[in-house]
Amino acid sequence: PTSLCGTWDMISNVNFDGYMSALISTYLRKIALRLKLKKVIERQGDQYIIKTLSTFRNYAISFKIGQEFEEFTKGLDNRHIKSTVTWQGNKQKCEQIGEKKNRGWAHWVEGDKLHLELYCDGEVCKQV
Ligand code: RET
Repeated sequence: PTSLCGTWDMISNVNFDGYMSALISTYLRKIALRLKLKKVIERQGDQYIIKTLSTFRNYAISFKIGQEFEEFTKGLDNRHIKSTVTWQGNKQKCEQIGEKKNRGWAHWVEGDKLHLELYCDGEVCKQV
């Protein structure tokens, strides 16, 4: 698949509030909703590092494809989950197992844009 690696600036963010409502308090949602997020995706060998950056808070994960890892969503909803990232066609998909049902994300490149779908508990957020 096309490389996801690079630095990506957010140009659209649909239903981020709906997604967040499945996870966090309205107070934090109000702040988070105003942020222009930046994604930095790096690959070092078989290790991926994905950083979500903003003026308010940053969030980073690193993982190997197909290898379950312990994720602590620090500064987000502060939950411990078990996450696994796999390739499904041109999509990099993450399944996040924990207290919240049907939680995960998928990202892929289309043209010159990075698409990210975040889902939790029936809510879907679409970021480009
Ligand atoms: C911020 C600000 C504080 C509140 C919330 C946040 C949400 C972060 C999210 C990150 C998702 C990262 C993914 C990485 C892999 O592609 C911006 C830290 C709620 C939802 C999916």
